[in-house]
Amino acid sequence: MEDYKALPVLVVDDEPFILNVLRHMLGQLGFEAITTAGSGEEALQILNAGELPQLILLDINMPSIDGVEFIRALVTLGYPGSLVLVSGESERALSAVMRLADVRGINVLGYLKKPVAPDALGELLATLSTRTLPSLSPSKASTYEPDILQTAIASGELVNYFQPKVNVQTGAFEGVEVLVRWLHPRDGLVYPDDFIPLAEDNGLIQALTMNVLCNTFRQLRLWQDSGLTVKAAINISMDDLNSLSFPDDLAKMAKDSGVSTHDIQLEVTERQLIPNLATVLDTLSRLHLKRIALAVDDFGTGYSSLAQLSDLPFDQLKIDKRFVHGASGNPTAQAIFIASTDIANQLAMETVAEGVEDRADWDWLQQMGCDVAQGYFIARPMPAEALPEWLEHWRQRVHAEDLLSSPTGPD
Ligand code: G
Ligand code: G
Ligand code: MN
Repeated sequence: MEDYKALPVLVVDDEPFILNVLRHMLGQLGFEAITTAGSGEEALQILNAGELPQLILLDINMPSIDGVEFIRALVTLGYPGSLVLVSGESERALSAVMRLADVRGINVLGYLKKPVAPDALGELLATLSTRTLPSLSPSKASTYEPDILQTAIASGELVNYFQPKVNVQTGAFEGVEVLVRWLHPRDGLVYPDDFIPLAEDNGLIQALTMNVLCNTFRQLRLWQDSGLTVKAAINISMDDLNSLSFPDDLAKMAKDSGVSTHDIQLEVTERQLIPNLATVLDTLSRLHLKRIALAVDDFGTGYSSLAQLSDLPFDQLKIDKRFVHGASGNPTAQAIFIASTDIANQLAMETVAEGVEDRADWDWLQQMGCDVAQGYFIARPMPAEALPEWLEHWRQRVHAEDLLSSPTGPD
């Protein structure tokens, strides 16, 4: 879809030369509605005049109103479009401002370091085509009512997708993460970000989790009967752990399906752990006693300390994709990744790197001695039927692409 090139763009930079360069590059990329502003004040005047662009390229270091102040103003204006940060500042300074915009609810496409390379700009802006643009196509999320979701859960409209995980050192297939999708009769495949929060806010998440679990067990049994033993990791929410009967319900479901609880793992996102420590300790301890494996998900995005982590009976640490994809060329991400694997090793937890998107990520993980990898480089989430064929293909690929010869290894 090239429609995004019709979006109005505003470029803000105090250097006239940069404004011209960026205008030219945008023109080359096919953008037509380009406005420029030589200062934050001028940009705010344009915005206040009611002409809200869909995309802003912003220099974060300007003399009067700097990028941080400008972002604050964008939040006040309820700016619905996307933002690209442009600067000669260090990568850390840029990522701090990027995070700031992100937590303030502004959609940040990414950042560009000066001098801006045309390819980098083109690549970043191409991601616009795959995003939901607020004013062009209103987010589907807001259109779902809780009772529609409730009916959808009850009538079996939720389907499980499965994303494989593999051992980084041996290439062996380790299991799958279960990622639920809503097969909506009108909208097609709807992703969890558009309905999990809705379920969590409306008391539907326990029913949803049970549904996902039930479908998972059924599928594991089918694979098992066809000679394929698969371990599955299911994402659970805090409310699931609030139910003290959850461990027993889960164990019973496994037994009824003829699946071992050893083949099940639960993932809890780090952000939800610490604010709910008491409940978490209760239910997680019981799950652990039932030998159900537990993983901390999205590690690095919450604020758990080493001491807190050591109190919780986790078997696995899943390091968030922010510290994996591109880490080989990003010293900050590397530092966090290494610190995370150190914690995991000290606590005898296995490490899983999420968001392994390309060969560079994969090669780097091999050198880092990470245990397990998951990500688009290995496979995208897929329907159950596709798994056996993927497995076959993966085994061939490991050899064909020489995936196990670590670049700095002895051989
Ligand atoms: O691919 P993806 O868009 O599938 O998943 C987006 C988010 O939704 C992830 O954070 C993932 O943990 C979450 N998610 C996916 N499936 C489930 C589920 O069955 N239950 C819960 N609670 N979260 C899920
Ligand atoms: O929050 P959790 O880690 O459970 O969610 C996994 C999410 O990451 C899902 O939305 C899944 O589709 C997505 N995902 C899986 N592999 C990759 C990848 O290589 N890159 C990116 N950007 N996302 C991925
Ligand atoms: Mn997960």
